[in-house]
Amino acid sequence: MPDQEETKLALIAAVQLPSVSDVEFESSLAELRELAKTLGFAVVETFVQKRAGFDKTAYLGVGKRQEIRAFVDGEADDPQQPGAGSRIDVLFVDHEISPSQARNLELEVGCQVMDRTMVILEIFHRNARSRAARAQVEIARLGYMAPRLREAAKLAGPQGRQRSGLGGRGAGESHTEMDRRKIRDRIAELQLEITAMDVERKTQRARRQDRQGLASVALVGYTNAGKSTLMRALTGSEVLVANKLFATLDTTVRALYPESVPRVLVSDTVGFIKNLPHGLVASFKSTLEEALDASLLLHVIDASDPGFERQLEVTDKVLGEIGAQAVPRLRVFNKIDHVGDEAQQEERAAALRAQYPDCIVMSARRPDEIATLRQTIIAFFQQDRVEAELFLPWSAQQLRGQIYASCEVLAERADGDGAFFRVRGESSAIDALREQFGQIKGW
Ligand SMILES: Nc1nc2c(ncn2[C@@H]2O[C@H](COP(=O)(O)OP(=O)(O)O)[C@@H](O)[C@H]2O)c(=O)[nH]1
Ligand SMILES: [Mg+2]
Repeated sequence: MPDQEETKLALIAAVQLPSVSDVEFESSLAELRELAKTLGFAVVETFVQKRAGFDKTAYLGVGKRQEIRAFVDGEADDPQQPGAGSRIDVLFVDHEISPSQARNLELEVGCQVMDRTMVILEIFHRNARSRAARAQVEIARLGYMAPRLREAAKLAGPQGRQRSGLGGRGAGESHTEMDRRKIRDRIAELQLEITAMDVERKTQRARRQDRQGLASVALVGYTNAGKSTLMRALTGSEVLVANKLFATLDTTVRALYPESVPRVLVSDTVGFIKNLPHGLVASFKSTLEEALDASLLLHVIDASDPGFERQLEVTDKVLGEIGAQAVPRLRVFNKIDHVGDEAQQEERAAALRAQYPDCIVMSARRPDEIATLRQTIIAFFQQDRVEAELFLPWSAQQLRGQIYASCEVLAERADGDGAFFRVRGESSAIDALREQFGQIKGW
């Protein structure tokens, strides 16, 4: 086994503006913590501050900056602190801040600073797999970088900003102007690529949905709803799925465990984000499109989040926008254990079941409810199954494994010519097997 990557340590800091309620503020912080975790950071401390506005020079007020500095220094020196001997790697701030604010803050607190937008961009960057999604994320990154380059040039002073007319540029044209033009050109180029890819993608998708006998589920929903937890609970193993069709995808595809018939693949998708900066909407949608490849969407909702109804609406709307209305969907209201006392939990569960027929209300912390979810998923894939008899001549016994992989074998008997299988499976899978056997020589 390869060495475990060392966990990086992080701090979170946020200003609470007067217009933001405590509940909203807390939920945004919880989300940022989750996003940080996604990037592989352990958040060791959170610093918050109420202010009428952000500090112009360094986002946080002087006192708060010093407090963080003291923590960062202490963390580095004090072996008793969590993460003994290691340093704080980064300070996450829960807003988008200007490059000069970030720079000043870095100098004062003594560690790297990343703002909310940068964190989200990094997550999208890691999740974007299709060419279209990668192009969209690059556009968003360039959009984020452009004003920062300008600012960086200003900070660098006149020498940094101004160059002579060498290099084919007009005399006196600044770095910034050149960089801006380059960025504009690159964005235009990427946009053309995306338009060209649109057509190609649609045909690929139609082909992919043809994959026979392949049952797949995608988990969608807001960050922090419990998607990854459910994924782990359902698949139960850390072993990656070495299925060729998915080999290029990533680490987030696993098979339902214990294995079921048919075998069901479960994948995690990029999470919805409560405060998604406007400039990142297109790249989010493009990255989410991966969910369209699934035969069933599990829409996971945090039933204990006061804003869950709004989140549910947004998810439905965005899924509609990316063309997911054709994919069957199961609503999973998770974290019911986190809703008040037992009576309140029951009341909430009853209300949800009344309002959303066919939904599942559960807690990822309760094994029996995980088992029910698992059964519901399997039942979904078994509903179209029919019984049939297949015959396989002795000359083609190498195809036996395929029968067992895509169907449930109820009985098997043999005669002089070959083996007969009584199977139950999806009619499309059975047809595919028959077609394949039909092509065997000497049939
Ligand atoms: N109380 C409670 N906490 C949960 C439940 N499911 C997940 N969590 C916690 O919620 C947080 C976010 O879960 P995670 O699976 O990472 O969410 P994701 O962002 O949707 O992947 C983690 O701290 C989980 O331990 C649940 O059913 N009940
Ligand atoms: Mg997750």
